[in-house]
Amino acid sequence: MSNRTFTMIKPDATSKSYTGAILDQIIKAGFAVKAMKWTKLTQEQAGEFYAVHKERPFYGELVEFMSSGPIVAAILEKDNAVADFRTLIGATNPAQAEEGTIRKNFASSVGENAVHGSDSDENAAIEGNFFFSNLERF
Ligand code: 3AN
Repeated sequence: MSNRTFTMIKPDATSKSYTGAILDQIIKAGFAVKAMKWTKLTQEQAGEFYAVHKERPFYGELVEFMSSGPIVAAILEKDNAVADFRTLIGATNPAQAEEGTIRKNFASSVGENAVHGSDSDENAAIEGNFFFSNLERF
């Protein structure tokens, strides 16, 4: 069990000015920010980040959406970070997300679901390394 996970606040949430409220919920849930940046992915970068989903029918739509506007990328630290963060964000489809979860509070659809959270320790490390050098982590 690692104590770090990786998140992105997605373009739907940044465009609706939910960034501050989402970060507030994350920090109040006990996650410490170890790295953070406001950036925008090119289509090529979004395609590379989501390469594991290449064969899924929604891949093209996902790449298009994730490169459509700014995002906030962050590495977060807490005991049991990956699992606890997945609980905090709720189900992929906000209609099925528990009350009080970030996706229930801020997401509009399964495709535009406000936040990303790593699904394993291994992917948390890969995804954090995609965005951050060692000089950008504190
Ligand atoms: P999660 O983000 O909850 O780990 P995954 O890994 O199944 O969910 O999917 C990765 C991303 O792909 C989701 N966050 C969502 O943006 C998008 N996605 C998943 N399922 C669909 C779908 N049925 N239609 C459109 N986009 C989807």
